[in-house]
Amino acid sequence: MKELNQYLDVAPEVKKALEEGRPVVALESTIISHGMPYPQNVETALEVERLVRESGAVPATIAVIGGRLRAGLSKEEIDHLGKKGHGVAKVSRRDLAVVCARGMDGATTVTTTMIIAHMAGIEVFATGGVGGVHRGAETTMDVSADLEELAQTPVMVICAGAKSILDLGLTLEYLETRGVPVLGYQTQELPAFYTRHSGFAVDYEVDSPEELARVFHTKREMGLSGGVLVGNPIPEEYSMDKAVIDQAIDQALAEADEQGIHGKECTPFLLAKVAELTGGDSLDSNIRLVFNNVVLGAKTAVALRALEG
Ligand code: PSU
Ligand code: MN
Repeated sequence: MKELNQYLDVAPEVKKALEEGRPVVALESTIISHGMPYPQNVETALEVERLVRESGAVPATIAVIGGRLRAGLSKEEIDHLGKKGHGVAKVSRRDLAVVCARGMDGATTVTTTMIIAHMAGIEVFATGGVGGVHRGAETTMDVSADLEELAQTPVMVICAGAKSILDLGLTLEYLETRGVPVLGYQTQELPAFYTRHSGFAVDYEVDSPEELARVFHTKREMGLSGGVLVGNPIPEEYSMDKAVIDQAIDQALAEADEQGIHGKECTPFLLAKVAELTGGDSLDSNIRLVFNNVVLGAKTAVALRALEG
């Protein structure tokens, strides 16, 4: 167990698991405050924790509370982040020091969840979707900090791919340049979040949690910096009609453009718009794919502990 950062508090249950070498799965909080409406966000976050436990690992939901970096939240804290929703700051790497110095609350993105997970000694993190290179990034330069974090912080991120609010082809190019392995779980394609297919091939298909663990373990032992990105497709029965989702995404992008939405507001705006345009269907799919990812995350964390002994 490594020495903890002075700004970090690890919940007793999580701390004990890490000390005893038991599997832990990190979970993010931007998906709670900015990714889903209340109360489904809180219900989902709590069910996710239950599923991680049922699959043999300890959940560590990550956030900033009152200026402290936290790994492992209480039900009340999860409820607070969900209820306050967009009233909670969305915290990426550049925001972290300011939010902590001011004693604020913050919802952690994939980037900051990776940072805090690594500080705590957690190696596996499961969520819904990751950020990436936005469409039109060749002029806006809107590239999510998530990609840079994957290049430098040694955490395995299990997601359902990325939504086509992004340019998925450019996202893969960027990850290639920054040396991030992109693995398809039981697929040769990068999944497109609401749908199983994006038309873009991943570097490698990996078919078991044991092999995911072996890849991550090998990368770390070898001394290569950075994480590993795993694309786990949404289960067929919950996947959406591609035409319906594409149409909603096109409309959301057009409205963002008209309203001049940019910077950190861009992704939350697009996510909320797509959810609004597709009604409850997309929310249900979103919840189901998160469940699917956290179960794979827990199994991979279990396999990794077995490997690392
Ligand atoms: N994509 C989703 N759901 C999400 C996010 C992205 O499908 O909730 C959130 C994640 O927290 C991700 C962040 O890290 O948005 C990326 O924001 P940005 O594009 O501003 O980097
Ligand atoms: Mn951005």
